[in-house]
Amino acid sequence: MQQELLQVRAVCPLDCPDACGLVVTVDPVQQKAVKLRGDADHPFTQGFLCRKVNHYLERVYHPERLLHPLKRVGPKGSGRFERIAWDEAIDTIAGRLKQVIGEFGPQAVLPYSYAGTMGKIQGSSLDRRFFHRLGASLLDRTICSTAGSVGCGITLGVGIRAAVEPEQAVNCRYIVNWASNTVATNPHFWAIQHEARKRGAKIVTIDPYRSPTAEKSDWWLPIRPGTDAALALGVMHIIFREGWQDQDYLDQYCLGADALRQRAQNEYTPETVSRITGLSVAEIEQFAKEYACSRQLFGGPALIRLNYGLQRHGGGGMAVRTVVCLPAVTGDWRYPGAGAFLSTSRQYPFDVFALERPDLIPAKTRVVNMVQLAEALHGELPGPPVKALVVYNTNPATVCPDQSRVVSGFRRDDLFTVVLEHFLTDTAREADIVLPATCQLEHWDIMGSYGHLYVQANPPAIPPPGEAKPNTEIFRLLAAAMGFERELFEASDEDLCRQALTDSGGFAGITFDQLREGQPVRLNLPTDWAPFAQGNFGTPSGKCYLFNPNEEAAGRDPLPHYIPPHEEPQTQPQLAAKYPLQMITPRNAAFLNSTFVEVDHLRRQAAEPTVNLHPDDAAVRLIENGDAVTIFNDRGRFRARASVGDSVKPGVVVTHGVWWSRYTPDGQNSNALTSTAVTDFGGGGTFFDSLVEVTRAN
Ligand SMILES: Nc1nc2c(c(=O)[nH]1)N[C@H]1C(S)=C(S)[C@@H](COP(=O)(O)OP(=O)(O)OC[C@H]3O[C@@H](n4cnc5c(=O)[nH]c(N)nc54)[C@H](O)[C@@H]3O)O[C@H]1N2
Ligand SMILES: Nc1nc2c(c(=O)[nH]1)N[C@H]1C(S)=C(S)[C@@H](COP(=O)(O)OP(=O)(O)OC[C@H]3O[C@@H](n4cnc5c(=O)[nH]c(N)nc54)[C@H](O)[C@@H]3O)O[C@H]1N2
Ligand SMILES: [Mo]
Repeated sequence: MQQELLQVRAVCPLDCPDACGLVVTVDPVQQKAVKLRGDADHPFTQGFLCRKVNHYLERVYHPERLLHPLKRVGPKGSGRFERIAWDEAIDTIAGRLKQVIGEFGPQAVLPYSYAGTMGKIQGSSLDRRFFHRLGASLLDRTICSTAGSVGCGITLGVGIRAAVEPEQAVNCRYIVNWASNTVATNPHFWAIQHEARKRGAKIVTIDPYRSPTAEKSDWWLPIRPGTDAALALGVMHIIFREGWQDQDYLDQYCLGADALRQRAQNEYTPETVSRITGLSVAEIEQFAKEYACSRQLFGGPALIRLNYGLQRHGGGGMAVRTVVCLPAVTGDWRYPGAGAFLSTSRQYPFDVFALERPDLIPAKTRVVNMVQLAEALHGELPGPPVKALVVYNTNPATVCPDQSRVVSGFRRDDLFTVVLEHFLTDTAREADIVLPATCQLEHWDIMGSYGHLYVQANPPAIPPPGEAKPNTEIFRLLAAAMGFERELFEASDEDLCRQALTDSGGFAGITFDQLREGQPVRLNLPTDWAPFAQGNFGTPSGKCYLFNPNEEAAGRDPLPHYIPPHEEPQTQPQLAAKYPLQMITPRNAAFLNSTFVEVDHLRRQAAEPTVNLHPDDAAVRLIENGDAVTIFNDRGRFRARASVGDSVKPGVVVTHGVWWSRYTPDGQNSNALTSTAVTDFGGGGTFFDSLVEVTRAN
């Protein structure tokens, strides 16, 4: 007799704003997922999936999936491992951790994790409790979004991010993708932009590279990398000059409009801004006019979708602080769906205290910035040396800046490395012990989003393969082996999901029982949500800080301004004489950071590492389209295939990330050239801020 197939709801766990609703078809006899599709009932993601997650089952059932604990038997990095039992793995780890703590103190242990899963439970619950209880060094998780969140907070109030309800953006008539490759990195929001365009909207993209989004936009503004704050100030100059500002909004809801106006008028003339940004005066004038007058010219308000590209430069925090001043100047915050949109993540009041138990952190624990893993592993940071590293939900040997030094750090004989993974990634190959972790279909979790306003639970659809275990369970076992209080770790994953929900803000009235079966539930926010329509910013006075008195008190410039990248020709002519090209390393549409590089046909779609060069830059280097080239600077080198064309400005090269070393021509990717220098605010990564040179490979 044939049993009926089951349909189980799930949520895509990947680090992407869309957090898609999924439906998994499960054969209950084989206990196997036979199909995975988008959930047509999810109001935001509406049943369609990106080209990566359409193949998620190939990842789940991949022949190279890790099924058992492993211990290293060859030299570090050789990739030679032997299967061991869970007991041996846990005892070995607990033994080594105790030894390190005895000799060097608990801060010689460094946890290292990021957003391989965005789930609150498998991403930041018992793992944090474990390391807090142990007294390990704290990790500052800066690799992606901190420059923008701190920058945004300077204008909107600490902890506040520019947010709109994305579905409402269909009512906007001017949509600016500002450093956002929305088509590839936020495809469901592109669908909304597309709908807005059908209703009359104009779509503009500001990007040094003619990305797929720029390609599909009505207008591409090819800005020079890292100069976005200057453009925003130039736009303000023109708005104030022409009197296009919303003076009533400025008077009622903002602090420092006059000071900002003077700054823009005196220091950011269109000519100055043209020299900095590489855009023409005519382009800047036209953009300012269309943006500020969108209601008159196009029949509706304007929205800036600012994403991550502008944050990955030395001045990235200030760039975001500056751009999010624009909707206050124009008054676009008055309209639902309009204004500026960075992230909705702060609308989810998860009970971080209950999940992570920060009260367990001992006083004076040192903090390590994750971008500076190279320094941490080479003993160059204050505090005890790092002697044990526990990595989960991230692949630092691939994604961290200054890759060669990260890898040489991993190879230290006196370092003990544990990696919890699905695959033998570049990082897992450097480990002493590798532990097999479960995927999203095999464990409980609860998911927010940074691109919409729904919360969802993710019940397990299938049992774990082999001996894989959820991160939470692995930390329960480690806690027991370390002799930690049982009551700190006894909550089940389902209990943790309950603990994650508060009954406040966006979660008010939402219970876990409502979420258990995986239905998406909209946060408890008004239907025409427009958070700053009447001010209500997160500052003490509720006003938008065009002028920020706290910055002044801290001895910094209280007004928005342009901070040049660390490495660029205008301010670093000597470095640029040696390395004249600005390299940016945006996302590869076939991968999710370094996830999916292991899926053969997605890797085949991405083909091989490439570098886009302008024909003028190629010609002087005698490089032709399709040539094998070497890209290099003082930090390192990597090989790629040249793609010569006008998709980039002269002086800029683009290479898409993030390739596993194992699949590159010379075992290095673009992070061999990126630096561990951090952003002006938030200590963020500066992945798009490197001067390089390119030559034909021999
Ligand atoms: N398919 C896919 N989707 C993803 C990811 C992925 O790897 N693949 N990664 C996810 C993650 S972790 C993140 S953080 C987001 C990132 O999402 P996005 O920010 O949209 O992605 P990026 O490709 O990093 O950068 C966006 C654009 O910024 C441009 N850019 C670079 N420097 C500058 C600059 O100085 N000024 C301006 N105006 N533009 C600039 C780049 O050329 C690029 O086209 O995407 C998420 N979604
Ligand atoms: N050159 C360059 N480098 C970059 C960037 C760039 O633009 N250019 N972007 C940066 C950005 S924005 C980001 S966010 C980082 C992202 O970098 P990472 O956070 O390292 O993201 P991924 O490369 O996707 O690796 C996540 C890993 O987590 C694992 N994983 C997923 N779920 C689980 C789980 O439940 N348990 C366990 N144990 N493991 C799991 C996956 O198998 C995968 O190997 O990369 C940064 N690096
Ligand atoms: Mo990211």
